[in-house]
Amino acid sequence: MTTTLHATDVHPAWLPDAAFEPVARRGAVLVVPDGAARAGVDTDEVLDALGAEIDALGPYDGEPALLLELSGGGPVEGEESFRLRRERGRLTVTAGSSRGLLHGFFHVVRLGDAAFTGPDADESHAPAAALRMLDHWDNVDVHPVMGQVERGYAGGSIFYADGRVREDLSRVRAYARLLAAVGIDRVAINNVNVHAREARLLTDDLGEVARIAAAFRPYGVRVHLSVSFAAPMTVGGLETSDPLDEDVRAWWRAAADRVWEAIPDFGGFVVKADSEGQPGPFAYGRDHADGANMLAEAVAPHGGLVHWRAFVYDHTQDWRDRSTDRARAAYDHFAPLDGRFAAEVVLQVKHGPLDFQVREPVSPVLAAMPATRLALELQVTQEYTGQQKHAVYLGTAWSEVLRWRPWGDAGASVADVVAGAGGFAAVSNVGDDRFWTGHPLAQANLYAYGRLAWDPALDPVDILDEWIDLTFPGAPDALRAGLHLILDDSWRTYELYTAPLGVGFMVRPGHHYGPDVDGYEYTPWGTYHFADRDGVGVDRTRATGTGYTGQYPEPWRDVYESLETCPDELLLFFHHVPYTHVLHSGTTVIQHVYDSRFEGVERVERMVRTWESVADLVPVDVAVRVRERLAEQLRSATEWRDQVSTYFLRKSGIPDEHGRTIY
Ligand code: GCW
Repeated sequence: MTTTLHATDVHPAWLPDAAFEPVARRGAVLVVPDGAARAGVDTDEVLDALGAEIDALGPYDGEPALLLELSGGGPVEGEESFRLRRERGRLTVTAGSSRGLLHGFFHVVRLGDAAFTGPDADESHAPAAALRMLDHWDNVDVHPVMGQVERGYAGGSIFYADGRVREDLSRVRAYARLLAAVGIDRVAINNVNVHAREARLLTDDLGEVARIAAAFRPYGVRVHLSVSFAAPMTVGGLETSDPLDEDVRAWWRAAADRVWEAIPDFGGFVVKADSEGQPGPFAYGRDHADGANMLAEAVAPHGGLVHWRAFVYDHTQDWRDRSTDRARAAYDHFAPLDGRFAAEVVLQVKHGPLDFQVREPVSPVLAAMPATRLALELQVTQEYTGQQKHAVYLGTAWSEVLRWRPWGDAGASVADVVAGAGGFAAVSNVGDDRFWTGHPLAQANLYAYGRLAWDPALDPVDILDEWIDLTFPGAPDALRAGLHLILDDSWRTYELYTAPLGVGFMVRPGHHYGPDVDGYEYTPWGTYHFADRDGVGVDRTRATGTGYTGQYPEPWRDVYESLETCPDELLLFFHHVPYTHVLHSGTTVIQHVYDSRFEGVERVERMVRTWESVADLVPVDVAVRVRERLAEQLRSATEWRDQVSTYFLRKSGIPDEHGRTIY
């Protein structure tokens, strides 16, 4: 279904020409620091003045409605902030930097006509968090098992082809523009699993990386590289990678000096260490603060960052050993290190304790490290949520994570925890597919990620409205309603037909698409459901289980510990219960398994019907691609329903009250 050819005719996503029309029609003027206005904003002039490319904004007829004002210092602080004033339908965007001005400009584009028609106003805007990054798990070469983009479902890499950085980076520029329009400010351009070829990006290929950085630069997006902890040995020829070894430290310092010499605004390094076979400090008896701080020392003189991932666990676990709990791992490894990380280190923490499952509790690490700079890691690429064959809008799921309050209602939210100097990182869902994301509706996830990283308080359904307005300018009400019907609750729909009640996985090993209830049950990966003839679920209580509930502060450590208070949707994540256990919803676990699988498929059938009723309101290529994907979603959801239901009928011997489940 996806093509490995570089798409030449690329879909404009949320920046079609028509999205600029409300601004272009009224005209815009750029005001540069010396006060001289530049009329009729012309692409080249804006490039010169802002270091940024903005589409030509239409003829200047002397009465522009938008003034873009670059002020030296100006009324608002912060490199990315901007001020927006509206006086009698005339807008002034003021910022102290070209990045701030770009954010302000795209803010106006997003609002469209409404930007000009509202009452007089004077507002200041700034991102909630400094770091709003996308990670690409792209390989330079095509990996024999993982392909070119690990967990990529939208074709090949936009950065690399034929074993090298692409000659033509126009696609990267277009991507940078899309990212700027939603406020993304950093991109890591290679896989966190760093293979031999990719390790050379840090050395021989620096000139090529500099070309990629140049494509992003006009849009205020900085480039980062994933590096291997073993690089001093594999590319440096040293005999050790011990973080406390002086030669190793000197090697990293020299490596960093070279990178920043080639790319003065380089962002920093991303590191996956001691995780799923990647090298790390444990081999030398050192801990992750030792490892991260060594890199911090190398990047510090350049103002760089080290994104160090907390995704550390034992992937060679014995399934017979029920006391080892993968969910505990990140906290056990990292919480004791709070306060020891250097200021340049950003600890990048997956939103849940396992691995981007459709439903997980929020990682307790986020509440355990007040003295550490934290970034929340999300997965825009739909590894476990339908691989961009299923329409699953993740804005709703992320918003739940961001609004969750680890210390109870009166305490801070996850969004508060990562605000300020910390921030967000997410695995991109983009490839060289003509629609960028395989499934055209998966563009909404990339859009929503950027918007939530800028402002975590946004309502995810409102974000969909913005995305619809921009992507389908002038969308008739029927199309808007149809897209909402399909997407608003699609995350919960996916949850309904896949693994039940937070138990997770049940996917086919390796590629992770489609059901295989016992696929991971007897493997070393630590992702079990423990279904037997009497019950299912993982006992993670302090009383009788792995003790994981104890990693949460009050009140959640007790809420999750108790069967009475544990939320239904996470029941099997925290407890092993009999099939006859009655949920808060009033139904038994086994009947819930049946009912929700059937409801999930019915909802997908409705999605298909809804699409058919609106498909002729969108361009035919979009209509066809979405139709094709929805057909596969329905096939796959049915397979999930039948395998999961029959599996539990056979295990439990308890029939479906409605007689739908086949033995
Ligand atoms: O979920 C797992 C994925 C791996 C990925 C890993 C990680 C890049 O299956 O493909 O490796 O997470 O986050 O490092």
